[in-house]
Amino acid sequence: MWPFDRSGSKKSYRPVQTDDVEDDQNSFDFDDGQYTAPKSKRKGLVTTFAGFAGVAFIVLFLIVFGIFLTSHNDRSQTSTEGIPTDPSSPSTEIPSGSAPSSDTTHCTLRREWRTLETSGKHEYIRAVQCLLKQPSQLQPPHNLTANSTLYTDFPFIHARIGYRTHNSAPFLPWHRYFLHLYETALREKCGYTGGLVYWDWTLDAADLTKSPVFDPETGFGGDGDSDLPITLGRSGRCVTNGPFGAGPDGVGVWGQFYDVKFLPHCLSRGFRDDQGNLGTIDGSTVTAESIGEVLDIEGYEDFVTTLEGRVHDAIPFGVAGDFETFTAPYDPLFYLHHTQLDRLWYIWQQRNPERVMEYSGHEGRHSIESAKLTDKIKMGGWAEEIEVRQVMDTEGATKSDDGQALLCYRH
Ligand SMILES: *[C@@H]1O[C@H](CO)[C@@H](O)[C@H](O)[C@H]1NC(C)=O
Ligand SMILES: *[C@@H]1O[C@H](CO)[C@@H](O)[C@H](O)[C@H]1NC(C)=O
Ligand SMILES: [Cu+2]
Repeated sequence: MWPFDRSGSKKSYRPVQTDDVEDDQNSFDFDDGQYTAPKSKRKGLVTTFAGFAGVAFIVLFLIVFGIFLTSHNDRSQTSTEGIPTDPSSPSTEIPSGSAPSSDTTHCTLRREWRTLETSGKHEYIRAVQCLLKQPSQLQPPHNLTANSTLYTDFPFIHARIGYRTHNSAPFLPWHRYFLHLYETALREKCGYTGGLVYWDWTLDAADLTKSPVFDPETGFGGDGDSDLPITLGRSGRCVTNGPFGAGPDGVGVWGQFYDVKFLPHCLSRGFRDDQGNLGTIDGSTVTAESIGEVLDIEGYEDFVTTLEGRVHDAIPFGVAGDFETFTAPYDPLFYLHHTQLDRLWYIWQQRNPERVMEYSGHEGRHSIESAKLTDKIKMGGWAEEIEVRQVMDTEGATKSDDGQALLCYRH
């Protein structure tokens, strides 16, 4: 039911090779798992966003991508850019058995930021800016402020609903679904044709502040403006450069809440290391060595705990400003950060076929219940409620025989 055919030789974490991105970075040894994941009975729930895109990709990508790969086999680094997909195209039945279940090449490719062409970066930025103009989908009584947009719904939901998943088992599946909703919004509301992008911080661990993701032209802008006063949290100042800052080149992301507190503010950052020195970020927990150690952890509960506490927290607390609290998704970098975390979970899962359905720990932040694959992933009524099992496999939508698995993306 859940075939996994990937195999390979790499065991330690290897950062994306930016000049050779099609190298098989997803290849790892399969260890013998000690834990046998419960096989839950999979039953019916359909999601708001998923259907059309999935069906359209399968048909379009199988055709387009198949031809493309045949003739551009050596250039897959750029092969998914610019392949037109029309998320609004009419739904077509997936012919059963039309493709081998292992063929996931049509799944959306998520790429590292610096491997995108400049045009691809600008296209992603355009789509995010477009989300800022889409109407909010929050329903009463959650539509608290007049200036909400689809973009600001995400930090709102993260702070009101998502916070409960931190420090517990659903941290990874909840964010995986949240990212899927964001990716779907970019594609369906803003005509974006690619996948989410990730920031492989290991490439910048020597000095995170120099990362290309902070570039004002081909990135998300830099640190808060040191000429301005600290106005958000411990070190946050308004970002005044880049496409989302309050400067002349930016659209000026404007947050309404800081965590759950109503506090209208500009997009803010305040680079800060562990000692409280401003303008610098400590990268020691996001080196390739550190990530390699985390990927070697056995057992989902220990893995998620360490990934969140040691790896995930480094970036929010280092970038600070909006990023260091539960309204972090006001900062568009949030999505690059979490897409990388999600990718690490995927890499960890791929090391052992049993791990794809491995799930354990506490059911929620304030819960002593044991986590189960049938636990709900809640979005406060803003998006369809699904079950954890539906997002365990990132390519599940192509393999599932009952249509319940949701996702279809690659790295
Ligand atoms: C919230 O939604 C209700 C019902 O659609 C609407 O009447 C109200 O004006 C909305 N409030 C805000 C602040 O947008
Ligand atoms: C909404 O936006 C307007 C114009 O940008 C601003 O003056 C107002 O303070 C904002 N209101 C809230 C509740 O954020
Ligand atoms: Cu979070």
